Amino acid sequence: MESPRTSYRICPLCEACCGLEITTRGREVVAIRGAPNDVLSRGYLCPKGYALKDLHEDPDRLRQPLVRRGGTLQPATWEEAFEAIARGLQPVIEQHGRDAVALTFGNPAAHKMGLLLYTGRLAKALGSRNVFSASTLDQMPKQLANGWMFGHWLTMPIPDIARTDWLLVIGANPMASNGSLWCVPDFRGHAKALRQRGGKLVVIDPRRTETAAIADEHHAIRPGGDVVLLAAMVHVLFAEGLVKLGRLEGLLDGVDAVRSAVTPYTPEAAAARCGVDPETIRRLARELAAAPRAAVYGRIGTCVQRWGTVNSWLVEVLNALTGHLDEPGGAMFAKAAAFADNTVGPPGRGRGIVTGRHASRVSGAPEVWGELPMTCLAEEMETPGEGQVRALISVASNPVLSAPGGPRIARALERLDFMVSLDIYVNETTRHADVILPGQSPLELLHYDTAFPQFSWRNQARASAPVFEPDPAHVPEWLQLTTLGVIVSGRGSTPAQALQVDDEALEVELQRVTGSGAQAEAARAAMQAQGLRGAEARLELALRSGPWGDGFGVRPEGLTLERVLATSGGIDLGELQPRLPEALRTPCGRVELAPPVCLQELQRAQEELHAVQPELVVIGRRDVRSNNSWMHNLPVLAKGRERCTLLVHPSDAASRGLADGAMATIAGAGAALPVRVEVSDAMRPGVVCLPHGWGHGEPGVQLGVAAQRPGVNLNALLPDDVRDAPSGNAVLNGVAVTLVAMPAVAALAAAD
Ligand SMILES: Nc1nc2c(c(=O)[nH]1)N[C@H]1C(S)=C(S)[C@@H](COP(=O)(O)OP(=O)(O)OC[C@H]3O[C@@H](n4cnc5c(=O)[nH]c(N)nc54)[C@H](O)[C@@H]3O)O[C@H]1N2
Ligand SMILES: Nc1nc2c(c(=O)[nH]1)N[C@H]1C(S)=C(S)[C@@H](COP(=O)(O)OP(=O)(O)OC[C@H]3O[C@@H](n4cnc5c(=O)[nH]c(N)nc54)[C@H](O)[C@@H]3O)O[C@H]1N2
Ligand code: SF4
Ligand SMILES: [Mo]
Repeated sequence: MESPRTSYRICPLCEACCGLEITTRGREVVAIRGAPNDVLSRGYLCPKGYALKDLHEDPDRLRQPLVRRGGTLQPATWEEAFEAIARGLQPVIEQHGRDAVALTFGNPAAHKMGLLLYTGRLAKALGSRNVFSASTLDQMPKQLANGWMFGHWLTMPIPDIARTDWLLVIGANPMASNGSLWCVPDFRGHAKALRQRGGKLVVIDPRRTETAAIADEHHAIRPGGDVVLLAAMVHVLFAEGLVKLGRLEGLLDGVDAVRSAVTPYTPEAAAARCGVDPETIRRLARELAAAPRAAVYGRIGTCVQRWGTVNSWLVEVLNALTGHLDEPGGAMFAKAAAFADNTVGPPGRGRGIVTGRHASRVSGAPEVWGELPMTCLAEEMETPGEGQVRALISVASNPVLSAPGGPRIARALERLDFMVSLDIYVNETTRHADVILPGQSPLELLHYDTAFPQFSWRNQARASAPVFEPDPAHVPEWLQLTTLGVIVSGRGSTPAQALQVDDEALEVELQRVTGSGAQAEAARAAMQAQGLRGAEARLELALRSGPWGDGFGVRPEGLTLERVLATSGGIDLGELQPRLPEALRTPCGRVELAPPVCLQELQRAQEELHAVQPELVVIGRRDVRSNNSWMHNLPVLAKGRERCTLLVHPSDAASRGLADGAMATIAGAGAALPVRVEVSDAMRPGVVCLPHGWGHGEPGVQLGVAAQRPGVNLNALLPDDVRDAPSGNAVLNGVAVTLVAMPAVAALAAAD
């Protein structure tokens, strides 16, 4: 029997990026635990980390390409698959132009280096306007607001949780999600430490969430009331003379414009809409201003609503006006060791961001960061005319379950001329594909988080080597994307051709980064010696030329990929440091505290102060044992109690004659779904709560475990024609629904 081996692997399943210690014997995973010496996660892991074993072993996970033949998806060679893709995509481009091919990419694309570094390259090679991603179901409002304020899409402050003494969490549930745009493994431990040093945690959420349950205070906001609540808090700062700019005085443009924009938002005017009383609003603003070290953190609950951009902006306005922006214990900017645009180029000033370079064909929604809103995908496929989407490349994306109007998307996918999916399962979306190219198991890949160190609670650099050697015949995902790139640009159709194209592109990049002298030579030699190509070569380049890198010999003590890989727990780069004005890339070289669109939106949002509220609205929720739409096939997570249930406040249940555990019908956006009711006083009355990412019962889906308890698709209830206007982000919470008890006979059938 082989002896056990220990490997260290960063978990790629969520933004906490925990370091795992994995024990293997031969090709078998024997144990997974949190790596105690990991500089970021310090031994923490959640149940999903352990599920990497199930993911690696999942018999439903694809290991070979599938090609549709005679109506069914059948195993094929890589060569056959790429030939089929060329045959499918090239005629569409020749006959209908580049916009006729759409690209969607989903959440797991942010968690694999090969996918994140190469999806943008594919988009560029494709040259289609029809690029859609999970960003417009998620964080685009936050990126847009912060992009305007600080000059880059990923320059977003995070609470300096290790030192803060007063933390307001609005629209986030890090106890279940493990943090988002905030890389903070073991939120519970950090929150506990905060409270032990006398600090305070305040949560604003329509549900008394797992995070609210460990907080000092919870305020059950009425969904969508954030804009008036946040604006009223800013109002109080001005009205009571609490504005304190501190070190940033002279670096903040637009303070007076903010002052007049919040004038109508008195706490009294805001209270009815947000459901938080005026005295509490005042007190929260005063406490935030008075605390020496404090921060406000807003996340998806503040984004996925009509006022997402203005909410995200107001969160940072609160941090800035109370002297907490860029201060220890406040809202600070991490400094990532690689791939961060706010560490590249001249410090302190830049081009800023632009949007609206084109618009979607049917609804005229503006382009934002090269993308159109995911909620426009269905209409772009359905509506005839020039530029109609006739083919789709989906990359780690499952919009049938993750986007509003999912069933409509499914119908449109079925009518496409051609569809190719890079995915690991045949699921609700990929079952419509003509070709599926499988990704590798995370345990077979070198890993470095390209995005999340930009939001790390502590600066660090960590990388993990593959736990298992990959099958040499398996085309890695970065090369799959590059091969699609050469196919759509008519430069070839094989991975070998794509490899050559990538090598050439890499050489250009290498010269741009290192110049043409000794450093370029050193870079080439290093890559050759380590056999690095593609994504891995780009990582070496980014790390060594990054802010902590060795500059290919210029700073001999600096980081190299080899040095980072040689550690089992990564390299600690210390606590967060003030970064303003250096991190800015705005054209004016200052913080844009009052972006014009945000001011206009805030004016429009006054309609909220008097809007009639629906009787019942639905919001979503995340469960620690689930992850969006795709981890329901892993036995270790799927076991236990039913998770796709509807939380209903006792008063709403009583008025509808619903008992705990009863079946009911929830209806919205033209759909009606059977749901099991879970009566819960954690809900705000008038608000029900259903998780997203369920609904695995469709024919053709090959998810054996998930099919046993498929759940229902929340997104079937959500309309696809309402968005946050500036960012194009979908509205996923606070949507009006009806709920009625199910007749006994129907309930029996539905519960089976
Ligand atoms: N109502 C409602 N809807 C929501 C949300 C909500 O809160 N409420 N949240 C939204 C958010 S924040 C997001 S990010 C989206 C997420 O939604 P999506 O972006 O669609 O992402 P996932 O559901 O995580 O998974 C997408 C696909 O990736 C595949 N996949 C998994 N691992 C790999 C891999 O290693 N390689 C490849 N090639 N494919 C892989 C899975 O099989 C699945 O098909 O959902 C959004 N939808
Ligand atoms: N276990 C698990 N972890 C995950 C995921 C997962 O699916 N499962 N998904 C990952 C992804 S893709 C993302 S983007 C992150 C998201 O990470 P978080 O932002 O922490 O996500 P949620 O847990 O959905 O928290 C959003 C909270 O907003 C609340 N909310 C709803 N409507 C409103 C409102 O109108 N106002 C306010 N103030 N709050 C509201 C909800 O009740 C919920 O508690 O999580 C990531 N981590
Ligand atoms: S919190 Fe869980 S899923 Fe997220 S990175 Fe850590 S172990 Fe993985
Ligand atoms: Mo997300």
